[in-house]
Amino acid sequence: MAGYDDFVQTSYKPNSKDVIATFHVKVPTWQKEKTAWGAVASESSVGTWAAVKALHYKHVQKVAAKVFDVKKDSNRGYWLKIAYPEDHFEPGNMSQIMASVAGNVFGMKTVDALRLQDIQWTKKIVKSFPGPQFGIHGVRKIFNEKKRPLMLSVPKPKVGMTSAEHANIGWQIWTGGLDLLKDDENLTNQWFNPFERRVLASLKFRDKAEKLTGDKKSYLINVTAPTVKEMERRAKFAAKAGGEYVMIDICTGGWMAVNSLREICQDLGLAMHAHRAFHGSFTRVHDHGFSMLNLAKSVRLLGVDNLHIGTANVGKLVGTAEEVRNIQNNITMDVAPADPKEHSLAQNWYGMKPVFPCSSGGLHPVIVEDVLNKMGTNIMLQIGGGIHGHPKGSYAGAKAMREAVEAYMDGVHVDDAAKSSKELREALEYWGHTRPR
Ligand code: CAP
Ligand code: MG
Repeated sequence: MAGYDDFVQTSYKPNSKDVIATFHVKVPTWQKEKTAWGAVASESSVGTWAAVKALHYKHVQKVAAKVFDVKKDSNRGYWLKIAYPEDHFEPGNMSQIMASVAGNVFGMKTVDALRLQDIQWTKKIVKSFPGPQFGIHGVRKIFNEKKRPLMLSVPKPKVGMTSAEHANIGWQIWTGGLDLLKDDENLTNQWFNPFERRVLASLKFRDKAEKLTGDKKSYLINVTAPTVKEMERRAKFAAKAGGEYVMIDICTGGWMAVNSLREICQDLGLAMHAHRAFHGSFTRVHDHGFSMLNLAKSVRLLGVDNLHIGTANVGKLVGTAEEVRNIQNNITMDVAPADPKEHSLAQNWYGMKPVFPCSSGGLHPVIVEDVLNKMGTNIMLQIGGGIHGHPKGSYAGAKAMREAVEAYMDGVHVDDAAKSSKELREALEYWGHTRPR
């Protein structure tokens, strides 16, 4: 192999030791199509712009990627399938793997736009990662709740309240019927609400709420920190204070932080909630960047227990029902089927535990029904503004949400349920069936 064109080998038949990636590429008018396709495989594996002699070495070629399938879909737009021999990668090192498959290649002048849509992992790569420690079943066991969606709430405003105000909201939502309090993605250890004070104050109310209700309650404590050492210190603090869960901003923290926290959580017996803030900067534009599907599959490997995946277009954030369903399949099934419409490939997880999908963003109790119709009940539901914005406040908002979920589980339409639930009726009168933007 030397020039970019040599990385296109349409006669190649991939085997079970190839990691397969699907890319969409837009070729500039000045570039030959085949050269652009080959450039994607070259730059994301072993090659560079120059015909370096060592590219011809047999052992180098053994770890080179090849474009083996090309389908035109628009003027100068093509779907490529690229095979990467699994030996190209360091097993268990997501940062290394992504520096190849999702690395420099996105900035090349020789493509106008490039979208990495899916990566089909091989058995060896899957087995090199831990996967979730608890997964859906383990998390359900913590709450002794087999069927209904688990319910959580983030205090709003996101940032600015004191630790005492934050903890008090915890008290209201727990006693109102929710399972989990959650820190927001941008609340970590600010001076007005320091980490340790918040954790201690909130867990105190958690204990009281458990005593009052007789139900298990928990708290998703944001341990995202500037260094792994500090993240570990915070996770240890959370565990020692009696927490059973931590959360991390997986995108702003990065692969290594997620991987490291998974190890820390194993030692401490903590479950891990993954928040995806920042993903929209690289997943949202459909002809360029890295898909949410890839992110979700990668963090299943790394071992988060819950992951935000969207609301199937019911709430305030983008993400079509089809896209969200495909992501949900890929984080929950043992063998996820291919989805040609989403340009995703089948994925065997070889027994790796499923991740609990979390639906969140612009929800309120009245439209919970729409989400459950689309995503099923084996999910977590997060409602922030739709609880704390209830006309009667957070406690009433939590009660309304609990009533909405119980009604759904009993097969009762939300409008009918509102007749016998004061808080749900107030939510219905206030918001109707509006879908926030
Ligand atoms: C939701 C939320 C979540 C988003 C994240 C927010 O608040 O707390 O971070 O849902 O997006 O800050 O917007 P509301 P996604 O319930 O008040 O909307 O779940 O899509 O990753
Ligand atoms: Mg948030």
